[in-house]
Amino acid sequence: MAASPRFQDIERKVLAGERLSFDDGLYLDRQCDVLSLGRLANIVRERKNGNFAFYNTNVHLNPTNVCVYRCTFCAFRSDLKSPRGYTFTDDMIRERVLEAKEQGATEIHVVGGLHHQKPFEWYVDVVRVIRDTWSDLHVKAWTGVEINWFSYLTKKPYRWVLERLIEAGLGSMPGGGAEIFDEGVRAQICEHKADGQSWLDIHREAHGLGLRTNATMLYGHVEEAKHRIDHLCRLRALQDDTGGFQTFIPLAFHPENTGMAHIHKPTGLMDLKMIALSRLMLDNFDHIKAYWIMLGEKIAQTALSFGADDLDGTVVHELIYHDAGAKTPEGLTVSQLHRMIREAGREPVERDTLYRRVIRNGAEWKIGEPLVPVTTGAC
Ligand code: V47
Ligand code: SF4
Repeated sequence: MAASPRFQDIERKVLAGERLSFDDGLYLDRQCDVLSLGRLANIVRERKNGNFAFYNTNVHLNPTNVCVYRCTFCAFRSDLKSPRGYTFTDDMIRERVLEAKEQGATEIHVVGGLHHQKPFEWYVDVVRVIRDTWSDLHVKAWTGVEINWFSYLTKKPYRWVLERLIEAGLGSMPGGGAEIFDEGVRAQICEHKADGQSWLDIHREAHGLGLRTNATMLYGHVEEAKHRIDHLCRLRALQDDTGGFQTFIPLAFHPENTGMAHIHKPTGLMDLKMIALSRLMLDNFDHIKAYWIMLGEKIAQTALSFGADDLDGTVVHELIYHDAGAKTPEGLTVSQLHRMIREAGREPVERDTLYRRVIRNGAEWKIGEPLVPVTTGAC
């Protein structure tokens, strides 16, 4: 079937490295078939990252699941007095860090609930305990939602909060908490937590302090195409200003055990579409991550030809998706990741959190040069 004039115009823009508009995004999301979308996204992916597919060696730490908020999509949170609730002690954190060291991890990814009774100092101490246990481990911690909560607790500006965390050893921030920026959607899925503008303001502040951060979008619940494209355009505008985002991660809603359990999980086709759409709209992001824990290994592997260039990592101890029904393993070995990537026809490259090559010699590792063939800029 001949491509529509609309698609041909978008294709021309992509080939010429021109920016796609909000309306282009809406057209692609609503009307474009997944294979055409994937083919275009793959052009941009290879232009930016060649044949490389990145992964890292990381562990997760969710120091508490007790949370003051009640996001309807969340199966991870617990009430303060629930038998499900847990909170890590310093010794438990040290044990997790030593386990990370033994596994040769370069990164610890830390996010959790907003505990009713823990002061800001407790969250600072989580970072400090990690740093004091093993200072080589990169601490990627606390989402924009958590920074907003700390600012509420301390009555201090975001900048002050971020500076205290950087002093304690914070290396970068993960992209969680963004969900969907649209106010109407947010009112339905996470009514009380930081709004979309606050999330963006916090990331702007973090970039201003030299922190690199990630960004996410939670799709496949009550949002519509216009909300997804609006979300991507708002991220793209901030990235134009700061250049501080490293990676974008589209997150598929997992309904099990949540307040929206009646909604079907997004299909594999929707997952691939979101990867491709993100790659095409976020022309100023270097990387698009296919988070295998959430997508499953098969879709994640396929996503490497639909715009994604990163699979996240070995990810030991993941809870957020497993509480919400993810059937993926809790971790993959490096050789399993290599196999997935090679089978997809890509070249595996171990990166650290800041996308520098990790060079290993047995249990020892050192950090090499950044590995982005084309740096941030229009595609
Ligand atoms: O903000 C929570 C999402 C996020 C569910 O920056 C859910 O490298 C689907 O942000 N179904 C936290 N999604 C995880 C996150 C993340 C993951 C991997 C890598 C990075 C990174 C960041 O998980 C939350 C929320 O959007 N989430 N519950 C659920 N039931
Ligand atoms: Fe709390 Fe985060 Fe779950 Fe929302 S998504 S309820 S903020 S743990």
